[in-house]
Amino acid sequence: MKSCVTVSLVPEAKGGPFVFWDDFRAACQSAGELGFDAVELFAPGPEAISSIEISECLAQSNLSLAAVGTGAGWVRHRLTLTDEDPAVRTKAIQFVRSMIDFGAQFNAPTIIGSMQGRAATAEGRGDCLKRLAEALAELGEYAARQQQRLIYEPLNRYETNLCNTLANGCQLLDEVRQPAVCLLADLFHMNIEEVNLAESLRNAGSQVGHVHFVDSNRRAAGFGHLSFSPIITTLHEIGYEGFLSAEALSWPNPLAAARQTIDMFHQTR
Ligand code: LER
Ligand code: MN
Repeated sequence: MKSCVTVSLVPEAKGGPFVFWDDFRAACQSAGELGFDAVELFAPGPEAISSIEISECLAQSNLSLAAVGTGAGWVRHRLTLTDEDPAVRTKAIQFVRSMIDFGAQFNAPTIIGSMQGRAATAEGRGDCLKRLAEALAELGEYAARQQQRLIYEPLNRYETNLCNTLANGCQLLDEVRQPAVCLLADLFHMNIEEVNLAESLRNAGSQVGHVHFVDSNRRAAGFGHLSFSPIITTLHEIGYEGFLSAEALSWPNPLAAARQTIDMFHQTR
């Protein structure tokens, strides 16, 4: 498994679970000095930072780009892939496509988290899930054409009523039927929703394509009460070789959260 730390350049997401903020160059320097393998980028859009600058910063610190997030499509533009208005859905698809193009330049997959939206009523959930499956199939095919994956993230019940568990996510992927689409196991959401984190990871098996490595309280791994050893053991058992990406609060400060993460990474992997 490989280590990774998040960087947010989205002002609207302030206070959210990202370790480094605002300055991609400085974040890459710190991540490189601490020995991370990669960074995960949460950007306002594909034009937020030039491709040349990203390549330079990554190369200087010997990092790869693990993934790009699309949450700005929601927090900044209020777009979701399941909005009842087809015009909004079209804009949401366009935004995600532009992020897939952006990530593909650095061989990085794209994450769909909060852009999945939520059903306005319990009765509307079925239709909403259908719209989500259609969008993931279309975007997954788009990503596959660029030899990239699309990562779908189940979220806890306070953020969506569509898929809250990895098992829900696996069911959705059965509908999507596009091998380029995989699941993101975010340990913070899983701590709220899963009965047993290790068992859920085992059941999801090869569908797990990315991990948000974080503790129960959304602080860096080891700053909460999750037991990491059964989680890491299970990830080895299912043959997971991807990133453990710290999508955690910058508590008590970015550098301390990053240092805690990399220490925990070395202790547990
Ligand atoms: C949101 O809670 C989250 O976990 C992010 O990865 C999705 O944008
Ligand atoms: Mn997450």
